[in-house]
Amino acid sequence: MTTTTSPLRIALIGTGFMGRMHTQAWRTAPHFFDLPLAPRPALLVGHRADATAEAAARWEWPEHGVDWREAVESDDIDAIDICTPGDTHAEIALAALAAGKHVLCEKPLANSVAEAQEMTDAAAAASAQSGTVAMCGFSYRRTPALALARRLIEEGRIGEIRHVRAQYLQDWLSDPDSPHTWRLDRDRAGSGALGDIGAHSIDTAQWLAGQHIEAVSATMRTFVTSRPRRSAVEGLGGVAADTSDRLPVTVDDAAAFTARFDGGALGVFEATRMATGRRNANRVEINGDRGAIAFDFERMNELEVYDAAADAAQGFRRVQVTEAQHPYAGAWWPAGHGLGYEHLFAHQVVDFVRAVAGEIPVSPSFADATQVQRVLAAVEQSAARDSILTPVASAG
Ligand code: SOE
Repeated sequence: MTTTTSPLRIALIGTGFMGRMHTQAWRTAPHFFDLPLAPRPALLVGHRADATAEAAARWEWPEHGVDWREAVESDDIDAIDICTPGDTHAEIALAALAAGKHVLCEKPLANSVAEAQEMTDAAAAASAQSGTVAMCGFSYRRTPALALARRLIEEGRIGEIRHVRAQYLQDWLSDPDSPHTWRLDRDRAGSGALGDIGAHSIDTAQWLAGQHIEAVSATMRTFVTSRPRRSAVEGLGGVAADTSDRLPVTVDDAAAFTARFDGGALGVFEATRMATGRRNANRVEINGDRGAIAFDFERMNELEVYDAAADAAQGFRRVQVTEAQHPYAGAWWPAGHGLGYEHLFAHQVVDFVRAVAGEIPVSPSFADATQVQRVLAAVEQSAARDSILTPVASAG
């Protein structure tokens, strides 16, 4: 018996790291998951014609261009996948929603709460009018181990949550001569480590705990205030041919804050791209009155679980989250063979397509991402008023 699955024609905007990652996801997901719609990568849009043509050829996008408006206005496109710097998210998403397209938008959703709220309102209106879906790409929600953690927490396995401890540690900016990128420009990125990776921690923490952050006390630092102009892109940073030609850094290198959750939990957060030796240590630990979970993305196939009643004599147990019954895992390899970073994006595509087909709720919605944006704004506001930090009395 043959069944016909309707296509979901995708235009992807952005040819950087995330553009490459999302391309991979659109192609891989249908190979491993039974989807209600068939994703069809249709149009790749970049901002430089030569680089976009090259990317489209290598990544096998049938059409390419340099004007995202063509994608939004095209009758041959159903969904817009936004992988551009933050300063363009709102404009593209608003136009796409107005044109009745589904939208998947990279994180953080926007560069300000006002923009994020406008996007959320537009998403609600478009959903009511034409059933469109708008999702934000907080990809770590799709880590099998974190999805399992959420399942355990929802089942009440760790009891009432007291502590949420989240750190996102990278080191790709620890060298002061590591080049400037758009991520170091406040006008383009909104903020630095805070919005780029701290936003993931905030989203993960609120999603896992099932509570919202209602108050914060923060401090932020920019350790390196200028960086050499980039001459080539390589990895997350790049290469600078001339280290004396420098551009100003207008965002934070690191942010740290404590938080009070509306369900009573106490949170401690840290985000930095200068933690030497830590490449992508996205960590979270949550302690409840009956148990705890702990996770570190550098060991992404494992979840540490502690059940106060059963594990008192041994402490945390390490669960290999690669069994068929674990979230997402059954679609891939035999148990124990493990997944990597790119699988999160394949899972994101799966959940996006299922949400478009009405099979599951949109998660995270633009409204969820706007709540994250409010926390980012509160952290910046708190850090700007450094006076709220109480000085420690000097010994003399
Ligand atoms: C750079 O810090 C970055 O690519 C982030 O932008 C991503 O969201 C994170 O998943 C990996 O690191």
